[in-house]
Amino acid sequence: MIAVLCGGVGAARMLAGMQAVVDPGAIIGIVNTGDDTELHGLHISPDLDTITYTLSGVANPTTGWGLTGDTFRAMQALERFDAVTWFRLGDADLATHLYRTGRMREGATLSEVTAEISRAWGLRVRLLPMSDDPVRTRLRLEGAQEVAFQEYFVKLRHSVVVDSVRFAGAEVARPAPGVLAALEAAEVVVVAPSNPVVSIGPILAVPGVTSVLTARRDSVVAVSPIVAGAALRGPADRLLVELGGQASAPGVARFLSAWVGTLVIDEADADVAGEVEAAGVKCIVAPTVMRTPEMAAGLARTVLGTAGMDLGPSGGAPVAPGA
Ligand code: FO1
Repeated sequence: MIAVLCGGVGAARMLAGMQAVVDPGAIIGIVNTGDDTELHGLHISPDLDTITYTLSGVANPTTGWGLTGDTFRAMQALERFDAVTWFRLGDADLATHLYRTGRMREGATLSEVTAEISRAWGLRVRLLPMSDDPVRTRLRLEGAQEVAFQEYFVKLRHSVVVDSVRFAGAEVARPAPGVLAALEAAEVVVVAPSNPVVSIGPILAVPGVTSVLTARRDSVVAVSPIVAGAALRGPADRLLVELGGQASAPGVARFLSAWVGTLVIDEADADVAGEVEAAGVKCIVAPTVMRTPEMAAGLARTVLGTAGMDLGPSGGAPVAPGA
């Protein structure tokens, strides 16, 4: 079994590649819920939904989130009122939030509803929220104002400087059922190329997670979300710098080195492989930008190969002639 620490779009793409390479039933995604938000009385879990839609092949290919071909009649109708419409919820996407909110009002846990939604979409990869307890990423901006994650990421288009980040509720949150067991039992734990600060950070903040990862650091492998000094999407590069780190593969290695034994970096960063190793993290150089499903499958093979996983005849990397 493979456990994957997941944020949003980057993690979804890698999981899609992974389920093409190994039995999807052998993959457990442990998903960030620090981005979750309550809007219009609805509980919205963006990273769980982005992964669910992507693995089902129905995610909007341009944005990476929401449903392809969705309409926004409800959002347009809300414009008449003084309501939040900067967070775009499609009409079909709303069904997910209506169902999740209704079931949780009936007493279902986020884990239970996530399993129901996964089953309804025919997912074979198992998705676990990092916790069933509320954990909310909050960012203190320059000048002391504190905002919720989606206000930072969407309303402010993350075009503001961040002084500090906290995960409200993490200190009393419990790992969701199965999370620690999966992290302990997995042949390999993969850290997806998600934002290390605000997508992987909340998962690491759930009590019990870092001690399990630290104990098995040699079989924890991460993919750098920073390529040639920049994030492929979102504010990961700026956040690393604003929080005192460095927007580079070695900067990511230093950020994760307590829990991660191997970092896969893109070929564009081959020249800093030595600096990654100097941070005490084994370094693998490979193509990590998942422009196509085939490239995502190739990255999955690289990542699982570093852990010596036997990918079997279907998923094994093609053997070079005469190898
Ligand atoms: N991101 C945006 O930049 N603008 C949006 O209007 C937006 C709406 C949205 C609705 C549902 C959903 O599941 C995700 C949505 N996202 C939107 C993406 C979301 O902010 C990010 O995916 C994560 O929170 C960060 O990974």
